[in-house]
Amino acid sequence: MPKTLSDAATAQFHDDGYWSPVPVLSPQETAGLRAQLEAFEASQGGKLQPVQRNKCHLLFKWIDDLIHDARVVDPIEDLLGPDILCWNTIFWIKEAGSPSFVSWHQDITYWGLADGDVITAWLALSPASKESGCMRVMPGTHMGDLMPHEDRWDDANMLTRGQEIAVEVDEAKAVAMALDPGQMSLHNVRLAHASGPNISGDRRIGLSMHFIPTSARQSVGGWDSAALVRGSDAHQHFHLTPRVERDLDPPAVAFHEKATEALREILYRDAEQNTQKL
Ligand SMILES: O=C(O)CCC(=O)C(=O)O
Repeated sequence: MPKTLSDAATAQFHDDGYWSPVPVLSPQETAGLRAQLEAFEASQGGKLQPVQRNKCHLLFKWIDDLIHDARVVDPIEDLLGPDILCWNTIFWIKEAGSPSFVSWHQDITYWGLADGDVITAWLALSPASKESGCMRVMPGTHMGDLMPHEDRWDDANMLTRGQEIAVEVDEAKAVAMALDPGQMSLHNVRLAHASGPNISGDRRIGLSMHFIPTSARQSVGGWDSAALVRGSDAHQHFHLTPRVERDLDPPAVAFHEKATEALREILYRDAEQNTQKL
């Protein structure tokens, strides 16, 4: 019996590789979380450091709370089953009027995750519109073989190595997943997706949360971590991240350092490391 998603939503997710929008937070809650993020940014001079963009559920209690929140996890359970890990959380912030973009890519090519579907939930903390550079997806590309990718290092590209699908992508078939603040989209990480620059007058602030069944494993490198957000973990393929008691909790910050170092090894395998991005 599904908890949240309708049969039509589940069918579309399986057939096309995405479903959007899913309402999660009220406008007041969303504004409160945005304010917490921006207060932290202001406390350190205005921006997140690259290393703070990833595994940020280990740095901020409110993100650890979000990845355990039933409004986020129930639709994931409808798609992945009862035993769920959150592997990573990533901030995607495009400043107002910024050229930041994300090239067409399929994440699974770089994440080393095997033996289970991976679902990205992307939560908007500000308007994600066509103007502000919302995500665009290419329906159905999660099926079949992965497409070849090339590293095309580019400062404005938010991806770690500027990875891009190296065959022509038919933009006419892309679907824009515009979101209001407090809504999230769901996509299979085999799905090709991209986003353009932010030509709006507001920041585009997104938080992606990446969920896997506990049966999944890391096929690159020896050590990786994930948070158990629902059910139990009979497989123990990942080191479980601690629950976070408060923002910048010293044990969780120490864990974050180890976890992001492991992530760097995975994401940059066979490539030069770029500390501007992670
Ligand atoms: O935020 C974006 O525009 C892209 C996000 C993305 O690539 C992802 O969540 O996998």
